[in-house]
Amino acid sequence: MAVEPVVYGASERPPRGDYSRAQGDYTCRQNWASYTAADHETYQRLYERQTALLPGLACDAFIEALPSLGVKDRIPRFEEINERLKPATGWEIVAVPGLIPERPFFDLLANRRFPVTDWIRTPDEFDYIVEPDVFHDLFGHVPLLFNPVFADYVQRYGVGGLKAHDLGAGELLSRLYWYTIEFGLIRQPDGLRAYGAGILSSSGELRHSVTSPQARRIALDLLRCMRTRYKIDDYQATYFVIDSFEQLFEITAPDFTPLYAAVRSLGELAADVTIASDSSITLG
Ligand code: HBI
Ligand code: FE
Repeated sequence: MAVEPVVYGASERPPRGDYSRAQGDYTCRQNWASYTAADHETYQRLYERQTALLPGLACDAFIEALPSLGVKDRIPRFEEINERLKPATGWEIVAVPGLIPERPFFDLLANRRFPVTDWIRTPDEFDYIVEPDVFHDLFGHVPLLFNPVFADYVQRYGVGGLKAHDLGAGELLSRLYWYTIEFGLIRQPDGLRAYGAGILSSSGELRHSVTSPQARRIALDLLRCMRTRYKIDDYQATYFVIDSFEQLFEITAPDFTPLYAAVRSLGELAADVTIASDSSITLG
């Protein structure tokens, strides 16, 4: 099956992993027996290091849901997580060989099926990997799918993504994904915390995103977010901040079509600029 080039956000990256084993919807089977002892050890080391960093930096909802992943000392079997996840919010995780094209991705989300890459980084990629691997997807994304409001947001995001893709506005929706589901911050009564998977699964960006004076933090505004380009291989220059997952769910209620025209007329923004209408969030 010819694999169309995967465009992840603004850049195109060679797919990693063997896509010939994927079905038409790009899902494949998690071949759990194929993981090596080194693979399981990498997962265990990543899990241990990341959980030690969470207090005071990760949002309460994530810390509360994390144990739902189950085993910590080896790569979990996806069907074991699904036994808990399905009853909790109707979601299931499905194995994929890596990044998949935009439309099938949106289609999976719209059907409460979260694509989880089934391979894990090599030990020499321990500190950083550009593509999402099973640790990024499981540790970063799956715990909050146990949170009913967040889970509903991700599903509605998928539905919006399908519409956007068909209107040629997939890139704008990928910015909303990037600045919420991947790199979102949330304001708690006790301070700023991370809820984005790309931050929660990163040993360096977790502290940076919540504490660094260098980073720009602005209250999430849908139009502002969709205008803002992002970087895929460095810490974010701008983080968008929400006050609750209910707020996320609410912003996906209206039809986005008028927003796409507004983005086009107002023009795009680089990741590291501030504009007068920004509502800046200060630290502390
Ligand atoms: N594929 N497996 C996988 N995981 C992603 O997070 C992903 C993807 N394909 C496209 C994509 N994300 C982004 O372009 C979304 O913003 C659409
Ligand atoms: Fe991700």
